[in-house]
Amino acid sequence: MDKNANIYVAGGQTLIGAALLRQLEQQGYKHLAGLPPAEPDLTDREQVSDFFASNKPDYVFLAAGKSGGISANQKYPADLMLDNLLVVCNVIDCAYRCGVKKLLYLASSCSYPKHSPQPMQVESLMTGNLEPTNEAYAVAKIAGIKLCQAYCQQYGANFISGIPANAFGIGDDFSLEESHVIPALIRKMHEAKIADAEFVEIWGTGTPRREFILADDLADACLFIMDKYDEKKPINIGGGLDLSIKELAELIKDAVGYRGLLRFDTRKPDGMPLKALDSSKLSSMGWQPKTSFYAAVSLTYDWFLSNCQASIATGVQ
Ligand code: GFB
Repeated sequence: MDKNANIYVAGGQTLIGAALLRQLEQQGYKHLAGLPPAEPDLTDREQVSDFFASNKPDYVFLAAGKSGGISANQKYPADLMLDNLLVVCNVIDCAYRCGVKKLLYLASSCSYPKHSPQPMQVESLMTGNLEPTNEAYAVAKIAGIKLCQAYCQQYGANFISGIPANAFGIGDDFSLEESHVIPALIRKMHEAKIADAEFVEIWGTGTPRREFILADDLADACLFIMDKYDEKKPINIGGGLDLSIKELAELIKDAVGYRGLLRFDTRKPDGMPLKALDSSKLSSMGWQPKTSFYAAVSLTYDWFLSNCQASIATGVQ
């Protein structure tokens, strides 16, 4: 991407979208369209169409759409599916109609079948049943991948997809019920440390394995991919390390400095048993995450300490 290119990050207020904007600014891209709060409502076709017609972006990073952890996916499947479907339909079609040179859509590792061979390769997409706890959201994310491929096939558009590992980091959602596991455990361990609580409750058995990526590393990978990858086949974007939820909880406990016990609530769902990505394509192209996992968790905890404690204390989440 030319440093003077006009770039639009759809979903600039999401965890990943905000990291993309930080990364673009750091790397010297000056023309960023639709910076929050000036973004259109991406579920509204007319607003999206008007936005593209007046801003005419050259490049689009599509990181928009509602998301949440395992509990949010179980409680709000309709909201998550509808929002994500509307967003991909509106943004991808308007991008094509306005002559966008290239678009990178961010899917999710839950797009893979529940029992995919590990680490998961893109060849496994659409080969089996999805994990029931996030099926509705996953179908919408797969629709985004397929829509990009359809625009490539029918119109010759350069619309590509990336499949990231579970992202976390600065600006994450630290609510107790709707968040993903890393921000949830950071908050729970911190609150338990302050209250000198005897134990922290961890959902599920602790045996599922997940691969994580810091949102800022993911954003760095997205810029790299936008420059260097043009295939219709999606590309995996992993953080390089997968660990069990029990191992993760121990690591967060250490980073936060909590000394109590971990108690596993096996009435809560585990979700996918294993979710690690085969990112050999991306690493063979020369990209590696820059931040060690422990440093990434510590950085997220620091951000939580500086930004979230006051709002949590006053009940505003
Ligand atoms: O991060 P998480 O909600 O996402 O949960 P998924 C990961 C694992 O951590 C699950 C366990 O096995 C949870 O049961 N876990 C333990 C916890 N304690 C907690 C806790 O306090 N909060 C949370 N949230 N989890 C989501 C999908 O799945 O991942 C989405 O539902 C999306 O569709 C996203 O794909 C990336 O990896 O299970």
